[in-house]
Amino acid sequence: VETSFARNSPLSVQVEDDRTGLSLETLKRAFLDNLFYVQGKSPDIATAKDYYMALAYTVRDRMLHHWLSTGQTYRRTHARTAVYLSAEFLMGPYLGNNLINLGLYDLFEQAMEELGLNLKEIMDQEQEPGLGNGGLGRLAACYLDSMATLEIPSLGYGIRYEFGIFEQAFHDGWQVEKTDQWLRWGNPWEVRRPEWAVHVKIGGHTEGYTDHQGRYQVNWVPDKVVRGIPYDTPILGYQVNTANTLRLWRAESPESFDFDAFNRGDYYGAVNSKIISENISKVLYPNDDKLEGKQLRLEQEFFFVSCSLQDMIRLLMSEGLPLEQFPEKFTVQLNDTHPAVAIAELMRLLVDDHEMAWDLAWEITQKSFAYTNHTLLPEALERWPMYLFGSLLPRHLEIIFEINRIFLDQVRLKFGPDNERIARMSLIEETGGRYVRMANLACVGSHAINGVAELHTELLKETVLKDFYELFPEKFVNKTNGVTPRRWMVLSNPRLAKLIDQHIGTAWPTQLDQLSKLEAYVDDPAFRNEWREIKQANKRFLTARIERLTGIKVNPDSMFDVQIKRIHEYKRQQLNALHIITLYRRLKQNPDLEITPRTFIFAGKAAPGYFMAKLIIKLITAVGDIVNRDPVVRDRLKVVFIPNYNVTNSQPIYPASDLSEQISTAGFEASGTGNMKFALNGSLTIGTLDGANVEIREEVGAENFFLFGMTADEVTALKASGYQPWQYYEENAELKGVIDLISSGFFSGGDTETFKPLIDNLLQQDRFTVLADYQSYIDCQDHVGKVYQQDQENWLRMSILNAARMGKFSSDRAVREYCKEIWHVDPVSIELQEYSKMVA
Ligand code: F55
Repeated sequence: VETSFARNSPLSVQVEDDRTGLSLETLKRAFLDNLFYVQGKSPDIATAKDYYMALAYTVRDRMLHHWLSTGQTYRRTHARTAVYLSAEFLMGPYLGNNLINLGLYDLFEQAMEELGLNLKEIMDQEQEPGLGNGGLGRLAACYLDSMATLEIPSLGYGIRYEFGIFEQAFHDGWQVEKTDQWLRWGNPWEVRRPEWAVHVKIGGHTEGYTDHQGRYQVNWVPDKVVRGIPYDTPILGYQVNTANTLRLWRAESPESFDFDAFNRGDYYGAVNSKIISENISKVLYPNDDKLEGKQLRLEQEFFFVSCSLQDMIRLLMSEGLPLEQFPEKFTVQLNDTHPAVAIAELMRLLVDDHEMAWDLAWEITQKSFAYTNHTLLPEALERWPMYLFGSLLPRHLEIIFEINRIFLDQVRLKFGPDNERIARMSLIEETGGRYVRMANLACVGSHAINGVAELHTELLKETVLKDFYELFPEKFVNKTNGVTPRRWMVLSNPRLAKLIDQHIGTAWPTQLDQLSKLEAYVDDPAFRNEWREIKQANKRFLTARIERLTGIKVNPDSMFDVQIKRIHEYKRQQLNALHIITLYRRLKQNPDLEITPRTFIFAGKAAPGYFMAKLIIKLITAVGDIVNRDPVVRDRLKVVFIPNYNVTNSQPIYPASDLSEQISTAGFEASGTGNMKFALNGSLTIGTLDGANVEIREEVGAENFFLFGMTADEVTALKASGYQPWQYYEENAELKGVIDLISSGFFSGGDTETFKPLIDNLLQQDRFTVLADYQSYIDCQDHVGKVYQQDQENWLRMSILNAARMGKFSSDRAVREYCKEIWHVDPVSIELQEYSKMVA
């Protein structure tokens, strides 16, 4: 470990403030300097990317005081720190967000304009770090934003994937995947910190020995070692001086050259082993549900967890604190079970490397961790084949056995010899193949367990984690998700944000409950007009974007009916498609039918190995190909699939939508967070009683929410009674017509094979009860269409009320709850240190 290179005589320099000054002239000069000295370009040959990089460095320079002052303050005060351990952080583009949080957006916009440049065009150059799949990774990003804004000392730890989530393109309406090369142009927001590199052991075996005090100890002899290098990114709070750190680990080989191998003449082998080490942080797994039991994935999880825990111990010791103080210095949130091996790794570090007694180590471990669950789908619960786990992490398997032995004694003590319960709760699954159960490990090793919406937490207690709830009822708490209003309103809907500022002041982005003051204007004609105008303008903007991206011309006066999220059978994009086909058939049967013109907007990626999800995408694009061209439709229906859904592409969609599709089978969507972004931006929800929809409806009022479908209990009951989807098909003529139209090959050039797997699945299994909810959905959509068309004034009123009542769903509220009820971490406000004092 490198120590700091302390000087014994104070350094004093006289500097001008050009590097960080905030006058327009200084900003322009700094920008041109960065173009010249960092990019090595003069304006006559600078590309758009050069301008982006120069601007990014100019903004970054204005963040460093915040960042260094924050670090200094945390060290000096031994600040208790919330650590967010997550395999995914879906941060989205930084430039715009950093400008907003610094409060410098308008100033920079003007500076660029005075240089003949356009800030938005420069912002468009950024390649976002797509280091996540969907909601789970984006939630981590919203929480980092809120923690910084609330001045909560925090650290995010994850993996610096060289290739993030794949880029989605289309061939003939089918999804094709391309690699995401986000680092191709360099990343101006990160700082590599090789001086804090750590080593991570993998594989090998363990050896017992007796130490000098006669105690039994275990030594882990690995068969490979990789080096983890931290890359740090500052995370600014909004209008505060706090800049926390996101620390992502890159895997490298311990030495750039394996000299042993080189000396033996195995040059190829030496270079190859370097490549193998680097594979660990090479690529994000693109699945957002099913666990592929892949060795590399387990290596990734262990790698970043071990790096992070070693780093925390280094930080603790660098503050002169003893190891016993770990749970006072840090509270560690596990973002799902992906980092749950941290429980075994902290035990190993304490017991083996630091020779701590088991019981004390276990007390420290349980005090340190808390676990967030994000799914009820049984196939998504992480379990690792025991042989694989043991071959990679032999010592951790032994530790898990020992945790399990003690734990199962505790279960027996409370419940007696209930062998079935013990088999269900064991950290090791032994029914047909042996597995390590990560959710069980997470529950046993944590002091708090939370779901992400009220319904989800209740269902956790009643189903997948029932046994753990019965043993540890005090551990279970709910933490309903939230989203950051800075990115999802101030940055992405600036016109609406300005209108709100003008009416209720500017405190709402950090006190979102204040949006309720908008209710006073719900009948104010001028305000209503502006609200409507802004929605229209946002729709026109998206219309142009859609034409640019897809070539499809849509009508900005039509209803924008939007479903954007990962493609999943349980999220039921199929149900949406059935509705589109229903409307299309009605028009074919009666071309003069009065219907509400609609633009159906989809976006979302399917996991590359998820056949049915890819087929659903193909169905949507195939329906679009027919509907968009059919003259009978007369442009009353349009279907667009916006490619490559990511944070960047989503930002202009929420502000432009009228109707938000939140139509998952009740009981399957843990929370949803897109649902919150839509309502915040004034779109109305059509949804089931699932996840956070339940709470959104409670807040906005049942009369301002389009509810349909079975409840979670009804879904369970229907399945228990023997659900027969084909009966719904037989008994519903319109549904039958829709299904038959797909089966006939109408949307597949006469080919009856293409969609057969999808149709067969719906008629025979229909695990997500699409057909059972069809009629309820159609009825509800008919009602939605009528209100939009015939009662525009009421629609507008509902739109305003939705936004006005979204205060609860700020990630600030969620983070405050975590702080108060799980983390027990308090804010530490940051005073900016003077540069001259900091370098002295
Ligand atoms: C990613 C990788 C694996 Cl191996 C498993 C799951 C995921 C993942 O991305 N899950 C995910 O996004 N879950 C979602 O989390 C959101 C935040 O809590 C919820 O709102 C949403 O309901 C849930 O599906």
